Amino acid sequence: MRIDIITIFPQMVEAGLAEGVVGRARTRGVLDIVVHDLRAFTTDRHHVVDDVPFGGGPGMVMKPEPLFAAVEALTERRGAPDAVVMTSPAGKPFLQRDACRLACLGHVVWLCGRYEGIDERVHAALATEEVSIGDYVLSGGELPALVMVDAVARLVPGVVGDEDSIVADSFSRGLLDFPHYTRPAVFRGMRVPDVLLSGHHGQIGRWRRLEALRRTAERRPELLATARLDEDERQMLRELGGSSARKDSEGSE
Ligand code: JBZ
Repeated sequence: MRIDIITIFPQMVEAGLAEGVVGRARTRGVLDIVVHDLRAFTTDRHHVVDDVPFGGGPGMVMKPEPLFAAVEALTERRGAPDAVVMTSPAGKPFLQRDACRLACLGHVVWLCGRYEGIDERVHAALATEEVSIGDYVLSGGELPALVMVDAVARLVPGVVGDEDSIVADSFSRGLLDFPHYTRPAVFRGMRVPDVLLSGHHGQIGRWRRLEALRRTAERRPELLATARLDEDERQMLRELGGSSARKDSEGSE
C-alpha cells in the first residue's frame, strides 16, 4: 500500500512512523509511506502556507494552492490516489470501519490541517473525506493523521506479524478486549484468576468472553447495540444483569 502524508511538520510525522510495526513494515517494503513538506509546494519566496480568514476573526487559514499543488504533483507521478483524507475537528468520526475501508485501497493521501483550519475548497474539490479522531481540541492534524495511518496500516496484510491478534483486537468484534495477565501468578498479593492457570482452554475462552462483555457493559454500554454477539454471549449478558443486559434490537441509551 502507498500512503502520502502532506504536512508542514514532516519531521514530527516521520518520527511517528519510524518505530513499531509500522516502522518495520516500511523497512521491509510492505508499506510505502512518504511524508511531504507542504512548503515545498509553495511558489513564493517565504513559503507561505496560511493567510487571514475572509470575513475576519482570529487566527489563520491554510491556503488552498499548496495543498492542490501537492496532490496534483503526486497524481502526475503516481496516478490519482484512491482517497484523499483531510484531518479536521469538523470531520465525521474516524471509526474502525473507515480504517478497514481505506486499508483495502492501493493509494491514500492524508492532508494535515494546522492553524484555525483549511480553506473549504480543499474539502469541496480535493479531499474525498474529512475526518476527526475524537472530541478534544488539538493544535493540528499531524497526530490525528498518525493515528489514522496506524489504524489503517495494521490492517494491511503482512504489517502485523500475527494475523490472529488482528482478529482478536478490541473492536474487531465490536467489544472491548478482555483483561490480560502475565507472570508472576501472584504480584503484591494480587492473584491471576485461577481459570487462566487451569490449562482448560474451553473455560478460558468462556471467561474471556464474559469479562469482555462485563467491561463493555460497564464502560461502553452503547457498543452492545452493534456488537456481533452469539446466543451464548447474549445469555452471558443477561446473567451479568442490570440495565446493561438489553437485547440488540432495543439499541442503546
Ligand atoms: C483533528 C487545524 O488543525 C487541526 C486542529 C485540530 C484537529 C485537526 C486539525 S484534525 N483535530 C481531529 O482529528 O480531531
